[in-house]
Amino acid sequence: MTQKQQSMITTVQQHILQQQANFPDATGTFSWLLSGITLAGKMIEAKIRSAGLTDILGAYGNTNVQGEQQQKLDVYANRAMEHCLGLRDSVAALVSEEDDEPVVYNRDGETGKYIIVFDPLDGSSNIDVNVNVGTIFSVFKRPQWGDVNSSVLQPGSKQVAAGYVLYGPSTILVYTTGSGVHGFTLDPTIGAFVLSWENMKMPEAGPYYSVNEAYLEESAPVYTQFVHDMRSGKIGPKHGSRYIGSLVADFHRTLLKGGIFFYPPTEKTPLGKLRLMYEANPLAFIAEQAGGAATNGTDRILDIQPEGIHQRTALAIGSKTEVEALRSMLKG
Ligand code: P6P
Repeated sequence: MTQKQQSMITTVQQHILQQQANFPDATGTFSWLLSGITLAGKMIEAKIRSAGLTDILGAYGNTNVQGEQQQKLDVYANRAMEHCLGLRDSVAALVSEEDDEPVVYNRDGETGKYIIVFDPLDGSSNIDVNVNVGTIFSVFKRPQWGDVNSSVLQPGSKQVAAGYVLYGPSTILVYTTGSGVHGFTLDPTIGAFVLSWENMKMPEAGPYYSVNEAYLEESAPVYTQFVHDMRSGKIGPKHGSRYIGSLVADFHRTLLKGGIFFYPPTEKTPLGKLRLMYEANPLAFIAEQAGGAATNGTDRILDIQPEGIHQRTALAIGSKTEVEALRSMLKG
């Protein structure tokens, strides 16, 4: 890469520092914190890239708190996130999809300012068939009062940052700190995430709907009507269907192309399948920052007060046109 080209790139670290400039009281601990996430993302990416060549594929032999078969890469990704973030003394606690309880660090309120909630490897059941998977993260400030455990269950509206790393044909990092949504592509030649999309905006209405149609009959009939209306062009354009079965990949396509992803309540998952704190909340923050919307069908996702760190929720997320149309159909 020529000197001129190199001078033109913006790495995620540079971008985070520029973002910090917008926050007068920012002390750089925030950018140091986010660099822990990008480092873990690069470690996980390297492991996934070589997964087919080493003994890292397949089941680990345990089940996690969700009752799901832990994949070896799930365990590796969780350890990478806990290692990289645990070393940041600005971290007060970590909440992971893979851990029953929060990991709490004995740091005072002045030092340990942040709580990070994450799904280390979402969609991991797709790894063995080489389908995109992702790491999703959400960052909260630790309130000054009370012990850390009592301050983990905050509504999504309190997030100070959120984002994901999508491991696919290229490795993408998308994040927001509340000042727009920004996307980066990992350049393996320099080992840095480089700015690819600044101030990403979700199209008003999109070409696709994304749902597991095999379970539609287990949901309220209104959802089948909603799909019919999108197919027939009654809600925005005539929609096609796309469903990867990896939330981060389905969401990233929706962010770029528009449309809607939804996982409604079903007989098997009456409270929804996806998790509020480390799947719905971070993606809802990004969706809204990009001009989209996210609901559980009735309420705004970011307004939901969590009662448990592994709480599940129904989710409909994407362009405003489709999300608002679904909400009004559900209201009746
Ligand atoms: P289903 C992956 O296991 C996951 O948690 C999300 O990444 C994905 O959107 C969803 O489950 C897929 O669920 O029931 O369609 O296989």
